[in-house]
Parts: sequence; structure tokens; C-alpha cells
Amino acid sequence: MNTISDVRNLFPILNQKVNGKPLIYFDNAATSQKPKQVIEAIENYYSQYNSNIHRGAHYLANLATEAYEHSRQVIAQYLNAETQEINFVRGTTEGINLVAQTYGKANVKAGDEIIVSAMEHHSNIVPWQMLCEEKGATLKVVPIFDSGDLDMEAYEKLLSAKTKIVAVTYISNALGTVNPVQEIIAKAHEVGAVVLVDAAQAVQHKKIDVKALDVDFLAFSGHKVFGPTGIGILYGKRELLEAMPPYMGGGEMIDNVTFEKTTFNKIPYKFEAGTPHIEGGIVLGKAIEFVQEIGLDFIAEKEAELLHYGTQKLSAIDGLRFVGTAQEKCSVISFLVKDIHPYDIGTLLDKQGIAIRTGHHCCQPLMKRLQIEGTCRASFAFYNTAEEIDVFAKALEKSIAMLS
Ligand code: 7TS
Repeated sequence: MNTISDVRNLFPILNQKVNGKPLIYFDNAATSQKPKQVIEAIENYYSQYNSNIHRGAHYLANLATEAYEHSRQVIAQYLNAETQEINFVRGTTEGINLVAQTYGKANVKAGDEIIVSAMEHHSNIVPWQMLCEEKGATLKVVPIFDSGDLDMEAYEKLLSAKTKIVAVTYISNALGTVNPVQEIIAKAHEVGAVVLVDAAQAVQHKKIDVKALDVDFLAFSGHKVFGPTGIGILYGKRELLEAMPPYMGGGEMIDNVTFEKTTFNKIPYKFEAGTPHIEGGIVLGKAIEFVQEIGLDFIAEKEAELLHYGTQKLSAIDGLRFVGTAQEKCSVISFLVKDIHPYDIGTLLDKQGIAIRTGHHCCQPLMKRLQIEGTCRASFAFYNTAEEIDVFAKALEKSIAMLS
């Protein structure tokens, strides 16, 4: 599996025409495409061993339970976590809300502060804002430079004994900025705050070792890491998860129920009420195994080449300006051209078979900070090619000519 066509053949969806042109999929930050082994794992589950897990003492239920729990182990090893620290959730959004509604409710009081950054996705802003409103706490925002780099000096100044939670994205979906999370975590710990890292844009690009990072909570979505939608992971340190109240009540999360009092199950089941997304959980493990087979080094190398080439190619386009030029970036290129509305560019590119994202990318406060309404965003995965970037650059020039 060495050539790029070998890699691309693993992703059946890539081999098709859109509007009469070969599909060029540059919307990987929104969701990644799925390799054959992930698609086959979904079919295998439903055609061979679909069954409810944990509760049924029969053959199929045991197979499904084993596969689900095996997946938890695969994911734990991938992150260098303990198996019981891996909670299946619906995605990054649910993971963050879970922490806000459990750890947050139990530990944040009036007068406390929660710190987020100016480049957060709405899902790492709104849950904290809701918590702050409920508790009378204050949301503080780490500013960024125009480049899209975090202002680390300002961050240090914001930290104090009042800081209870720091919630920050590892990689910005809108700008591609890679944040110095290790340093952010260490500084937060100095004032006794816990840190949640939003790894929605990181886990598919970078090796993450939760122990080395010493991160308290980390959330990601399966669908951005070549797995299904509707499934994701919340990692939490064991001692924090054990001390936290439950999130949702229901089956599976209990130890014993009477009308007088309910005792709760041990972690991670305490946070997994109801029948979960069984197929999703199993297949997310397959997606992580897929990433391990391909190798994060290979992925990082390919994506760095694409980022470099794409940046070079687009800089030659008259009137184009990049939004997000941080020192360390991942394979996301956000840009604007003259005063053309991003949506118009996106629509014309789509007619040429090219999928990019336009708009505020669920980062309205970031767009306000940059005094823009939105951007055009091309985000690459390791299965994209320099040839696709060539076609994209030509199509972009053609679109600009039509819109100017
Ligand atoms: N955090 C970041 C940094 C994200 O990029 C996203 C999704 C989320 C959280 C939410 O993830 P979800 O799976 O729970 O929805 N970002 C994008 C995007 O950039 N385009 O579409 C979704």
C-alpha cells in the first residue's frame, strides 16, 4: 500500500464524478471519508452479530459486547489511557456538554472563572456559557494575534485562583492553528484548574498521549477520524470521572435502583445511560485501527506536503488572502478573495466537482474578532493529492474571474 492510488482505492466514495467532474473532496475538517474496512465493519455488525450489549446472556449479545469493549481498549491504547477512562459519547459536542453538566456543575461556583480561547468552535463555548450563567461564573477569553496564534502571555495573565476550568481546542477548525496544549495544561495546573482539550481536529492528524499531556478531559468525534457519525469519545482522568455525578439517568448507568434511592454503576458505564450506538462504538475502534495501519507519521507527512503545496499554489492567486497564518498549522487553508462572498466561490467550485466549506465554520466569535463574516476553507486529508490542488487552484481562478 504505497502509491497514492492504493490509498485512494481504500475510499470508494472518492472515485466518482460530481457535476460531471471528478470529485475533489477538500472538506475533511467537516467530516472525513470512510475507508472500505470501516464500511465493511458496519455491514458485518448488522449482518452477523447485531444484538444489545452488556445485558443479554446469549451468543450474539456476547459477540457484540466483546466487540464493543474491545473497541474501548483499542481507543484507550491509542490515547495511552486506561480502558475505564474512555467514555463513548455522541461526539465532541456531547463530550464537552457532559463535562460542563457534571464536573462543571459540581465544581464551579459564583465568582469562579472558566477560560476558553478566541478560536473555539461553538461547541466549546456555549456549554461553558450556559454553565457560567447558571452558576454566576465568568467566561474569560484568551485573545489571538491576527496570525491566528494564541496570545500565551495574555493567557497566563488570565489564570488565577478563580480559574476552575480551561477549555481549549488543540487545532482550530477555521484557521488550522495548532495550539501549544502541553504548555496550556501545565500553566492551568499551576493554579489548580482542570483542562478540557477539544481534539475534534487533532486526533486524525496527531499522536495524542493523554498521560504525557497530563490532560484532564479530552473529547473527539468518530466521524472526523474515518469512523461513523453519532459516536465519539470523552476521555477523563479516572479520579475525576469517579468523583463526578452522572450525566443522564437510565439503564446501564445504575448499580441498584429502588424508588427511594439509586446507586450508580462504576466508570465508564456511569456515563453511558441507555442502549448506546453499538455499531458506532465497534466501528470507531476499526477506524482507529485503520489509522494505526496507515500510520500517523505517514498521515502527518502527506498532510504537511499538501498544506505546503496548497499554500504556495494559492499565494500565486491575485487578490487572495489567507485567514490564519499561525506558526504551526495543520492541513486547513482558510482564505478570502477580494470582496467576493465565500459562498459564491463555494457554489462555483461545487459546479466543478470541488467540495470546500464556506461560512463562519461554527466560530462566530472568531469571525467577529477577525472582522469578517466567514471564509472559504479547504481542508486536506492524506488521501488528497497535489494534482487535486492544481485543479482546485485553476477552478478557483476561473470562479474568481466569473465573480469579479
Ligand atoms: N470542535 C471542533 C474544533 C470542531 O471542528 C468541531 C466540528 C466540533 C468541535 C464539533 O464536533 P461534532 O462532531 O460534535 O459536531 N467542526 C466542523 C467543521 O469545521 N465543519 O463542520 C463541523
